[in-house]
Amino acid sequence: MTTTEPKVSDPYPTRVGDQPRLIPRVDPTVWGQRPGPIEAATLRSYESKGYLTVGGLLTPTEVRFYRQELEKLATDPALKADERTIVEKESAQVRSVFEVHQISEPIRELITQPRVLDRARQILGSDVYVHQSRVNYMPGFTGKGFYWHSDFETWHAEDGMPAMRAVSMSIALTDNYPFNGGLMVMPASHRTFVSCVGETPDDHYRASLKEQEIGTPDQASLTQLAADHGIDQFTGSAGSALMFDCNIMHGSANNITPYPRSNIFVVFNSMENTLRAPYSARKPRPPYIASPTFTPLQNPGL
Ligand code: 6CS
Ligand code: FE
Repeated sequence: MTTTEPKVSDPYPTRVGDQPRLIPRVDPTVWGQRPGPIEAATLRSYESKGYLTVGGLLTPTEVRFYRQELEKLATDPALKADERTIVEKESAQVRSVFEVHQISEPIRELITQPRVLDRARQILGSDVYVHQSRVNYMPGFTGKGFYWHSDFETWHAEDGMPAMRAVSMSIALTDNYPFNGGLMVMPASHRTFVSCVGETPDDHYRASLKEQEIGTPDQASLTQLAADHGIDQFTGSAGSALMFDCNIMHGSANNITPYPRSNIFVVFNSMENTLRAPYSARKPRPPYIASPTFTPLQNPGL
Protein backbone atom coordinates (compact mmCIF):
# COMPACT_ATOMS: atom_id res chain seq x y z
CA MET A 1 0.00 0.00 0.00
CA THR A 2 1.37 3.43 -0.86
CA THR A 3 2.17 5.56 2.13
CA THR A 4 0.34 8.51 0.60
CA GLU A 5 -2.35 8.79 -2.06
CA PRO A 6 -1.17 9.84 -5.56
CA LYS A 7 -1.26 13.63 -5.70
CA VAL A 8 -2.50 13.79 -9.33
CA SER A 9 -6.05 12.70 -8.41
CA ASP A 10 -6.34 14.78 -5.25
CA PRO A 11 -8.77 17.73 -5.61
CA TYR A 12 -7.72 18.96 -2.16
CA PRO A 13 -3.91 19.07 -2.05
CA THR A 14 -2.64 20.36 1.30
CA ARG A 15 0.64 20.52 3.23
CA VAL A 16 2.46 20.02 -0.07
CA GLY A 17 3.24 23.52 -1.30
CA ASP A 18 4.90 26.62 0.09
CA GLN A 19 1.91 28.87 -0.59
CA PRO A 20 -1.57 28.64 0.94
CA ARG A 21 -4.39 28.32 -1.62
CA LEU A 22 -8.17 28.76 -1.58
CA ILE A 23 -9.61 25.87 -3.63
CA PRO A 24 -13.33 25.73 -4.55
CA ARG A 25 -15.11 22.69 -3.13
CA VAL A 26 -16.00 20.08 -5.76
CA ASP A 27 -18.25 17.97 -3.47
CA PRO A 28 -21.91 18.56 -2.64
CA THR A 29 -22.79 19.50 0.94
CA VAL A 30 -26.06 17.55 1.15
CA TRP A 31 -25.68 14.28 -0.72
CA GLY A 32 -28.78 13.11 -2.60
CA GLN A 33 -32.40 13.29 -1.47
CA ARG A 34 -32.52 10.73 1.33
CA PRO A 35 -35.56 11.33 3.60
CA GLY A 36 -35.03 11.98 7.29
CA PRO A 37 -35.99 14.09 10.33
CA ILE A 38 -34.42 17.36 9.07
CA GLU A 39 -37.05 19.67 7.60
CA ALA A 40 -36.57 20.85 4.00
CA ALA A 41 -35.96 24.51 4.95
CA THR A 42 -33.39 23.51 7.59
CA LEU A 43 -31.63 21.23 5.10
CA ARG A 44 -31.46 24.06 2.55
CA SER A 45 -29.98 26.31 5.21
CA TYR A 46 -27.43 23.60 6.05
CA GLU A 47 -26.51 23.34 2.37
CA SER A 48 -25.85 27.06 2.19
CA LYS A 49 -24.34 27.79 5.63
CA GLY A 50 -22.65 24.45 6.36
CA TYR A 51 -24.25 23.97 9.76
CA LEU A 52 -27.58 23.58 11.54
CA THR A 53 -28.74 23.59 15.14
CA VAL A 54 -31.21 21.26 16.87
CA GLY A 55 -32.91 22.73 19.93
CA GLY A 56 -33.76 20.28 22.70
CA LEU A 57 -32.23 17.20 21.10
CA LEU A 58 -31.87 15.86 24.66
CA THR A 59 -34.42 16.39 27.46
CA PRO A 60 -33.18 17.98 30.72
CA THR A 61 -33.35 14.52 32.33
CA GLU A 62 -31.19 13.05 29.57
CA VAL A 63 -28.73 15.95 29.92
CA ARG A 64 -28.32 15.14 33.62
CA PHE A 65 -27.85 11.45 32.79
CA TYR A 66 -25.14 12.04 30.17
CA ARG A 67 -23.43 14.64 32.37
CA GLN A 68 -23.12 11.93 35.04
CA GLU A 69 -21.71 9.63 32.35
CA LEU A 70 -19.09 12.24 31.47
CA GLU A 71 -18.20 12.66 35.14
CA LYS A 72 -17.73 8.88 35.43
CA LEU A 73 -15.42 8.87 32.41
CA ALA A 74 -13.37 11.83 33.67
CA THR A 75 -12.84 10.31 37.11
CA ASP A 76 -12.18 6.70 36.08
CA PRO A 77 -8.55 6.07 37.17
CA ALA A 78 -8.01 3.39 34.51
CA LEU A 79 -9.26 5.72 31.78
CA LYS A 80 -7.10 8.58 33.04
CA ALA A 81 -4.03 6.53 32.13
CA ASP A 82 -5.51 5.44 28.80
CA GLU A 83 -4.00 7.00 25.63
CA ARG A 84 -7.54 7.90 24.54
CA THR A 85 -7.71 10.45 27.34
CA ILE A 86 -6.21 13.80 26.41
CA VAL A 87 -5.42 16.19 29.25
CA GLU A 88 -5.09 19.97 29.04
CA LYS A 89 -1.64 21.22 28.03
CA GLU A 90 -1.11 23.20 31.22
CA SER A 91 -3.01 21.12 33.75
CA ALA A 92 -3.82 17.51 34.38
CA GLN A 93 -7.48 18.22 33.78
CA VAL A 94 -9.17 15.93 31.27
CA ARG A 95 -9.72 17.76 27.97
CA SER A 96 -11.19 14.96 25.86
CA VAL A 97 -11.81 11.22 25.86
CA PHE A 98 -11.66 9.71 22.38
CA GLU A 99 -13.47 6.65 21.05
CA VAL A 100 -16.13 7.35 23.64
CA HIS A 101 -18.78 5.41 21.70
CA GLN A 102 -16.68 2.28 22.26
CA ILE A 103 -16.12 3.03 25.96
CA SER A 104 -19.57 4.23 27.05
CA GLU A 105 -22.57 2.03 26.26
CA PRO A 106 -25.10 4.84 26.89
CA ILE A 107 -23.28 7.09 24.40
CA ARG A 108 -22.94 4.28 21.87
CA GLU A 109 -26.70 3.72 22.11
CA LEU A 110 -27.50 7.45 21.87
CA ILE A 111 -25.72 7.90 18.55
CA THR A 112 -27.66 5.03 16.97
CA GLN A 113 -31.03 6.63 17.81
CA PRO A 114 -32.92 8.00 14.77
CA ARG A 115 -32.82 11.59 16.13
CA VAL A 116 -29.02 11.42 15.71
CA LEU A 117 -28.25 8.71 13.17
CA ASP A 118 -31.04 9.51 10.68
CA ARG A 119 -29.98 13.17 10.55
CA ALA A 120 -26.44 12.14 9.60
CA ARG A 121 -27.71 9.64 7.02
CA GLN A 122 -30.01 12.30 5.52
CA ILE A 123 -27.17 14.80 5.07
CA LEU A 124 -24.69 12.25 3.74
CA GLY A 125 -27.23 10.36 1.62
CA SER A 126 -25.97 6.94 2.70
CA ASP A 127 -25.33 4.59 5.56
CA VAL A 128 -22.70 5.98 7.91
CA TYR A 129 -20.09 4.82 10.40
CA VAL A 130 -18.23 6.61 13.19
CA HIS A 131 -14.99 8.14 12.00
CA GLN A 132 -14.25 9.65 15.41
CA SER A 133 -16.04 10.25 18.70
CA ARG A 134 -14.98 12.14 21.77
CA VAL A 135 -16.33 13.94 24.80
CA ASN A 136 -14.93 17.42 25.36
CA TYR A 137 -14.87 18.86 28.86
CA MET A 138 -13.69 22.42 28.25
CA PRO A 139 -13.49 22.95 32.05
CA GLY A 140 -14.12 26.34 33.59
CA PHE A 141 -11.17 28.72 34.03
CA THR A 142 -8.61 26.44 32.30
CA GLY A 143 -10.38 24.99 29.24
CA LYS A 144 -8.26 25.75 26.18
CA GLY A 145 -9.97 26.36 22.86
CA PHE A 146 -9.05 25.26 19.34
CA TYR A 147 -7.54 27.66 16.82
CA TRP A 148 -9.33 28.12 13.46
CA HIS A 149 -9.24 24.97 11.34
CA SER A 150 -11.13 22.76 8.92
CA ASP A 151 -11.55 19.26 10.27
CA PHE A 152 -11.57 17.85 6.75
CA GLU A 153 -8.09 19.29 6.08
CA THR A 154 -6.77 17.09 8.89
CA TRP A 155 -8.95 14.09 8.08
CA HIS A 156 -7.89 14.26 4.41
CA ALA A 157 -4.18 14.87 5.06
CA GLU A 158 -3.66 12.58 8.05
CA ASP A 159 -6.50 10.04 7.99
CA GLY A 160 -6.95 9.57 4.23
CA MET A 161 -10.56 10.74 3.99
CA PRO A 162 -11.16 11.14 0.22
CA ALA A 163 -14.16 13.49 -0.11
CA MET A 164 -16.10 16.02 1.92
CA ARG A 165 -18.83 13.53 2.84
CA ALA A 166 -18.70 13.61 6.64
CA VAL A 167 -20.70 15.53 9.22
CA SER A 168 -20.01 16.24 12.91
CA MET A 169 -22.58 16.53 15.66
CA SER A 170 -21.76 18.31 18.91
CA ILE A 171 -24.35 17.68 21.63
CA ALA A 172 -24.12 20.31 24.38
CA LEU A 173 -24.26 18.95 27.93
CA THR A 174 -23.75 22.35 29.50
CA ASP A 175 -25.11 25.74 28.46
CA ASN A 176 -23.12 27.24 25.59
CA TYR A 177 -22.80 30.97 26.21
CA PRO A 178 -20.96 33.39 23.90
CA PHE A 179 -18.31 33.71 26.60
CA ASN A 180 -17.46 30.15 27.75
CA GLY A 181 -15.50 28.88 24.78
CA GLY A 182 -18.44 28.35 22.45
CA LEU A 183 -17.78 27.19 18.92
CA MET A 184 -17.37 29.91 16.28
CA VAL A 185 -18.00 29.04 12.63
CA MET A 186 -17.61 30.98 9.40
CA PRO A 187 -20.95 30.32 7.67
CA ALA A 188 -20.61 29.08 4.05
CA SER A 189 -16.83 28.69 4.44
CA HIS A 190 -17.34 24.95 3.85
CA ARG A 191 -17.46 25.70 0.12
CA THR A 192 -13.77 26.67 0.08
CA PHE A 193 -10.91 24.31 0.86
CA VAL A 194 -8.00 26.16 2.47
CA SER A 195 -4.84 24.38 1.37
CA CYS A 196 -2.27 24.72 4.16
CA VAL A 197 1.52 24.85 4.04
CA GLY A 198 3.91 22.84 6.18
CA GLU A 199 4.62 19.14 6.29
CA THR A 200 2.86 16.74 8.67
CA PRO A 201 5.33 15.65 11.39
CA ASP A 202 5.27 11.97 12.42
CA ASP A 203 2.87 11.40 15.33
CA HIS A 204 1.51 14.90 14.79
CA TYR A 205 -1.64 14.02 16.74
CA ARG A 206 0.29 13.98 20.03
CA ALA A 207 0.57 17.77 19.74
CA SER A 208 -2.34 18.67 17.49
CA LEU A 209 -5.06 17.33 19.77
CA LYS A 210 -3.85 19.70 22.48
CA GLU A 211 -2.92 22.62 20.22
CA GLN A 212 -2.86 22.29 16.43
CA GLU A 213 -0.18 24.21 14.50
CA ILE A 214 0.37 22.28 11.25
CA GLY A 215 -2.71 22.25 9.06
CA THR A 216 -4.05 25.52 10.41
CA PRO A 217 -4.93 28.15 7.82
CA ASP A 218 -2.84 31.26 7.31
CA GLN A 219 -4.09 34.63 8.51
CA ALA A 220 -4.60 36.03 5.00
CA SER A 221 -6.93 33.14 4.09
CA LEU A 222 -8.81 33.49 7.39
CA THR A 223 -9.15 37.23 6.85
CA GLN A 224 -10.53 36.62 3.36
CA LEU A 225 -13.03 33.99 4.60
CA ALA A 226 -14.17 36.16 7.50
CA ALA A 227 -14.64 39.12 5.14
CA ASP A 228 -16.66 36.94 2.74
CA HIS A 229 -18.76 35.10 5.32
CA GLY A 230 -18.56 36.67 8.76
CA ILE A 231 -18.44 34.65 11.98
CA ASP A 232 -21.38 33.00 13.72
CA GLN A 233 -21.16 31.94 17.34
CA PHE A 234 -22.99 28.77 18.37
CA THR A 235 -24.86 29.33 21.61
CA GLY A 236 -27.50 27.00 22.97
CA SER A 237 -28.77 25.52 26.18
CA ALA A 238 -27.65 22.14 27.42
CA GLY A 239 -29.38 19.49 25.32
CA SER A 240 -29.15 21.42 22.07
CA ALA A 241 -26.95 20.16 19.24
CA LEU A 242 -24.92 21.59 16.39
CA MET A 243 -24.31 19.66 13.16
CA PHE A 244 -21.58 21.00 10.93
CA ASP A 245 -19.99 20.08 7.63
CA CYS A 246 -16.53 18.50 7.79
CA ASN A 247 -14.95 21.43 5.95
CA ILE A 248 -16.48 24.44 7.68
CA MET A 249 -13.90 26.78 9.19
CA HIS A 250 -14.39 26.76 12.96
CA GLY A 251 -12.60 27.37 16.23
CA SER A 252 -13.21 28.20 19.86
CA ALA A 253 -11.75 30.57 22.41
CA ASN A 254 -10.33 29.68 25.80
CA ASN A 255 -12.81 29.32 28.60
CA ILE A 256 -11.84 31.63 31.47
CA THR A 257 -15.32 31.65 32.98
CA PRO A 258 -16.52 29.43 35.83
CA TYR A 259 -18.92 27.70 33.41
CA PRO A 260 -17.64 24.49 31.71
CA ARG A 261 -18.57 23.82 28.08
CA SER A 262 -18.92 20.05 27.81
CA ASN A 263 -20.21 18.15 24.84
CA ILE A 264 -20.46 14.79 23.14
CA PHE A 265 -18.83 15.05 19.71
CA VAL A 266 -19.33 12.44 16.98
CA VAL A 267 -18.08 12.44 13.40
CA PHE A 268 -20.18 10.44 10.93
CA ASN A 269 -18.49 9.46 7.69
CA SER A 270 -20.34 8.05 4.68
CA MET A 271 -19.88 4.39 3.89
CA GLU A 272 -19.11 5.66 0.36
CA ASN A 273 -16.21 7.73 1.68
CA THR A 274 -14.10 5.25 3.63
CA LEU A 275 -10.48 6.07 4.40
CA ARG A 276 -7.59 5.49 2.04
CA ALA A 277 -3.90 6.11 2.67
CA PRO A 278 -3.24 9.58 4.14
CA TYR A 279 -2.98 12.26 1.45
CA SER A 280 -0.24 14.17 3.29
CA ALA A 281 1.26 12.11 6.07
CA ARG A 282 3.60 9.17 6.23
CA LYS A 283 1.25 6.98 8.24
CA PRO A 284 -2.35 7.09 9.42
CA ARG A 285 -3.32 8.26 12.90
CA PRO A 286 -4.23 5.68 15.58
CA PRO A 287 -7.58 3.85 15.33
CA TYR A 288 -9.06 5.66 18.33
CA ILE A 289 -8.73 8.97 16.45
CA ALA A 290 -9.60 7.80 12.93
CA SER A 291 -11.46 4.51 12.79
CA PRO A 292 -9.96 2.08 10.27
CA THR A 293 -12.97 -0.24 10.53
CA PHE A 294 -16.05 0.82 8.58
CA THR A 295 -19.05 -0.75 10.30
CA PRO A 296 -22.32 0.93 9.32
CA LEU A 297 -24.34 2.10 12.32
CA GLN A 298 -27.77 0.51 12.75
CA ASN A 299 -30.77 1.97 14.63
CA PRO A 300 -31.38 0.27 18.01
CA GLY A 301 -33.25 -2.98 17.96
CA LEU A 302 -32.32 -3.79 14.35
O1 6CS B 1 -7.84 16.25 14.61
C1 6CS B 1 -9.00 15.91 14.80
O2 6CS B 1 -9.51 14.92 14.26
C2 6CS B 1 -9.80 16.68 15.82
N1 6CS B 1 -9.31 18.00 16.02
C3 6CS B 1 -10.09 19.07 16.06
C4 6CS B 1 -9.53 20.34 16.55
N2 6CS B 1 -11.34 19.07 15.59
C5 6CS B 1 -11.76 17.85 14.88
C6 6CS B 1 -11.25 16.64 15.51
O3 6CS B 1 -11.92 16.30 16.67
FE1 FE C 1 -12.57 20.71 14.80
